[in-house]
Amino acid sequence: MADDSKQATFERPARRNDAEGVEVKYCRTQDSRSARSDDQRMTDTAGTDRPTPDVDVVVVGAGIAGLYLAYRLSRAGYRLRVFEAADDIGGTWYWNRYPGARVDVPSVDYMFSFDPDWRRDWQWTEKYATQPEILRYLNHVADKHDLRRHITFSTRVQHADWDDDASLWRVRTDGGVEVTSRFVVMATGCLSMPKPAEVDGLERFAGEVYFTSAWPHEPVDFTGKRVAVIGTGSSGIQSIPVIAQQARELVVFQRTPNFSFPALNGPLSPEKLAQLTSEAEYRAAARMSFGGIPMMERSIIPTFSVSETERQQRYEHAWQSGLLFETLTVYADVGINPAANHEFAEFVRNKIRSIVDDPQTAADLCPTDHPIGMKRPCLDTNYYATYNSPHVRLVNVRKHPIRQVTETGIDTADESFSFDAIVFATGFDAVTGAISAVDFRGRNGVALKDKWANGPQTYLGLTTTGFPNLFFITGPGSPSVLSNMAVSIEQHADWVLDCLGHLSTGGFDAIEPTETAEAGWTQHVNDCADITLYPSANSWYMGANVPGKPRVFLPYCGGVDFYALSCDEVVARDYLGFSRSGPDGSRCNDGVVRRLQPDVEMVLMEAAALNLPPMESMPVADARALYAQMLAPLPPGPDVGEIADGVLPGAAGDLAYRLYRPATPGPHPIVVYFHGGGYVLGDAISDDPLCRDLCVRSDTIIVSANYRHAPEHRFPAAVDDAMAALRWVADNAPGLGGIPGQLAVCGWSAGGGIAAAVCQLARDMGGPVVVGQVLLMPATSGDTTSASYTENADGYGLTTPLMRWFYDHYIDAADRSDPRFAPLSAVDLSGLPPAIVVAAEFDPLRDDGEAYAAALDAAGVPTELVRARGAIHQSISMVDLVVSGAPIRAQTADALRRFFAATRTPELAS
Ligand code: N01
Repeated sequence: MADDSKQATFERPARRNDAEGVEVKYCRTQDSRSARSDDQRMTDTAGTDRPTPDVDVVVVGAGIAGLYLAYRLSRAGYRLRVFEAADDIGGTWYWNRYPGARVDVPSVDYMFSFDPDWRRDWQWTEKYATQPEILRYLNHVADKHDLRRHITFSTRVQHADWDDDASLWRVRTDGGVEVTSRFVVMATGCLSMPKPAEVDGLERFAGEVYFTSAWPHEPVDFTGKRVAVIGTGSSGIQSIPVIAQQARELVVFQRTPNFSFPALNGPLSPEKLAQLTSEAEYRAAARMSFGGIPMMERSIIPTFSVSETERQQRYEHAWQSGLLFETLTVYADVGINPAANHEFAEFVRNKIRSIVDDPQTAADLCPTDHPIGMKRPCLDTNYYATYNSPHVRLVNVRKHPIRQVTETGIDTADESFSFDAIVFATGFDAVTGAISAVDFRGRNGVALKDKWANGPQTYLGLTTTGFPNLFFITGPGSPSVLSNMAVSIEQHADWVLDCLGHLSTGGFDAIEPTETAEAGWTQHVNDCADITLYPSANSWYMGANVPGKPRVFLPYCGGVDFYALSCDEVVARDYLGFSRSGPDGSRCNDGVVRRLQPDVEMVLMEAAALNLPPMESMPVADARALYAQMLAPLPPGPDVGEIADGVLPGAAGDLAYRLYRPATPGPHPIVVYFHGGGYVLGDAISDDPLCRDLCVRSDTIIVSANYRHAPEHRFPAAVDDAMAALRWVADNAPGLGGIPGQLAVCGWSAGGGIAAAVCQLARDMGGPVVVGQVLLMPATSGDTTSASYTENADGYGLTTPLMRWFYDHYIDAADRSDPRFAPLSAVDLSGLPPAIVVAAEFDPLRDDGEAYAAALDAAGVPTELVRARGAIHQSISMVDLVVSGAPIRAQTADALRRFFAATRTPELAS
């Protein structure tokens, strides 16, 4: 059994301010204006020539979000109007009345937190409440708090035009009514715009047609009927076993099989209720959890760091848990590492095979075209076992495509089926569908649909540039559908309420995100998705289920906790990235709230939580021991063909080296590699994962050579040894399995500076011939006063004080302009081998790398500079931990292949 204690949450330290250095621009401020009291709401336009709108806030939708907004806004004294297309409250739970519909987040987590009386006047009967029970709960809340009086039912909002002069929205409904409002809040839900039935001939069908997303209010009885269900997402998987209990025949048309876990529904467990003893704490923990459910945190254990036996036990535990989030967080890398994902997916496929009797049906039910968890997985009750009933049949429409609906049933390519009823469980135009259904016209008449034609752009998922005073509840770019919606809805609505209060107090009547902030957030949302396997699945998360919809990952996958921290930070930093305006002026603190790559952010937070003393405060021996200790638990990197340790003659005695040989047939080009560690720390094997990665990606032999370290051996010992190693490898290339003349150098950090220096020495000493240099975050100048040293002095792994400590141990101040230490100081850089230089954005050494790349380029050396956005010094070396470093390593390997190819084939060299 896996040790769950290892997954305990870590205390999160305060975040660094990673928007340091971003332009902070204040327009005309309101300092002289006396602050309004909070109860003087937006309607207060006295003394201005702006018209008073009909209401302060229009809310669209009366589901969970609309009800909560109605509660909060009305209590806060705003004049509001909620428009709801249905004739009653409930949103999702109003429409989706299909048989078997129930929540798959525990009921006690899927409820409002604002009414602590719930236990007195409301009791859930089951762990996962049914649709009727949830709808009863929502009605209970609406009645108890008298919310219906704010809602206009059977009314759909169709248009909304921003009137810039009046600073208000003109909202028009399908009934032709126009209402002016200062703010519009879209509480329309993420899964509320059903997809049309995309099959030909439906109008011909003489039988009954149902959509799970718009189920009739009156009972539907399938007893004795032949029924078709099209679609096997959550709605299909929940309804199929229930429909099967009634129907005479049931045929399920499946396009894509889905991963589903047993819900193990039942009465509320005493353990769950016990967790709620201290309810305020419980709800607060939910808001600061990964998925919006307390106690279910992201795992920090990588799959292959534990034994096969332990892994299988952990998977079994997840399968038996009856909790969706438990299955999504089995190991830290299931959503990131294809091999880890495959193993867990195979465990689930084996479960399916063990439940379903017919091997062909079992094979068809096993998802193989997407990584587990990357399409929305399901919780079910007897879903797979249903296919063991003789009257239930599965049709794999990938093999037997649906041709058309006929008068009597459905024709596939090779069979005609007769049905009395067809049920469409075919899903939604998710996340953006309901927003785009309203014709929003923002500043200058721009249509929101046009702005989002290539995918939604939002700031925090809450707002979008060009559309002032428009808020989205659980909009694109927020955790929304990847979280417990009840928690995300409250967090969003609370943020909006705070924002309205802030505007009122400050005398502003409009708020809008800046382009910089929106672009930064959109980038961050994409960065989060790009380090996962989500983009590889054709899911509705990616918009892939709707023909023509842009393929963009719609929700924010960084977690409810990290997301909420971003929202809070924006507020704490004077609404960073928002421009606010009013009759008397405007204010704007421009900037980007998240600039680090998300995995880097996590690594830094975990490192900070360890609260280690700074290395520069330690004796050298202790610093070395700590460095080794920090490297030990890192993922090992990929397997290579062979690893061989040896000894080579250095400038003043033997030096250890490690050789990494690719699995492909040799001979291979050779790269001599110099490790990082500031001339003081590390050794030939301390960058083992990086060397393995480079070996595999570039298909070259890597010889990682040791060099003497300071303070025992000061400048120029390191570079002398490096030069000796280069010569020895060049002389012994054939014996090492190398191709003579195919020799390059590579180094990271101090090793990058050493690699640059040996290229200069080899040029000046007439050999050996080096065909390329790979300089990864290199130390090239010895100058610790550049902007990158100031901006990134602390908080990004490598610190400025530590670099100074390294240099002081290694070299006297008088020697620091020697090119063997500071290659940037060389008078002449011409004639050096082509280079790739990687400079990380958040690294004291960034300017060293950039300056050296510029100098090489100016000297006519073919040079590629890679500016690693959102990266830190260690982004490249933490293989399989900082996944965002992988593209940089791939670029590096490509450059190496080019260097070698250019020297093999003269035409490429030109
Ligand atoms: O919709 P879906 P859903 N021909 O998009 C198939 C939430 N929810 O209503 O995958 C044939 O998941 C389609 O196939 P493919 C939950 O977040 C929650 O079931 O596109 N098949 C897919 O199999 C969920 O994820 C709860 O290849 C067609 C299915 O129809 C989300 O709502 C309950 C087709 C659609 O699955 C949506 O779930 C219900 C075609 N033309 C829903 N078009 C709970 O809380 C589509 N399909 C438990």
